[in-house]
Amino acid sequence: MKLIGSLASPYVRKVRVVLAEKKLDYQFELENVWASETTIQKLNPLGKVPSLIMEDGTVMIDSRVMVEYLDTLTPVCKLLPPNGRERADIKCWEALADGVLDAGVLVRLERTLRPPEQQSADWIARQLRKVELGLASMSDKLGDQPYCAGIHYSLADVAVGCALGWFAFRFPEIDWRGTHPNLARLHDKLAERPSFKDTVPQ
Ligand code: GSF
Repeated sequence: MKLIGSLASPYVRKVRVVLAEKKLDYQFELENVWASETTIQKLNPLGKVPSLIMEDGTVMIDSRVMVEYLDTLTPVCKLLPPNGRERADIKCWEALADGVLDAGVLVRLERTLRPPEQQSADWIARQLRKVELGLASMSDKLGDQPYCAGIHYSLADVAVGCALGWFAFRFPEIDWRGTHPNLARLHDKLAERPSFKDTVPQ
């Protein structure tokens, strides 16, 4: 498999963390989707990374689809329960973590791609509210459990760890560590894992 991505993207990081946890071999190719010469659309009509080229040459898109599939490839470090409510709960954690990221990414794009006079303060505030409420919801759901889904490490932790790591990288002014010490505790524990250590955003 060949993963196309960037070193900054939290969605790409989620897939890289899962590949590492599952001990799956892959090639990693860097692609700057914002460069005028990008050819990412040939692989993914949505023009996004991550994009995963499978062994038969077909392309899988969207990190959530990828990690769900990758978890089925080997029993090493199962990240999702096979079915039922527990599986849905973990997918819900992932949707929340990715949703908070989506809102953060929209703020960053608004601030970096548009000249200041064209930026919408209302739009930015709307997205930042999602970030604030999303982080609060993660913190409430985590409580004093060791991991998002209880006592076992799962895809929920991968998704939340990648989201928190990205906010630390791109939005150092958001003090989620101070507001939600339990998220900081989880983040710091995850940061010790080789899969996270080797994929710190840059
Ligand atoms: C999001 C991927 C994404 O937005 C997923 O794979 O989980 N739901 C998708 N990727 C961004 C890079 S980033 O912000 O991490 C991307 O490729 N954006 C290019 C564009 O044209 O939107």
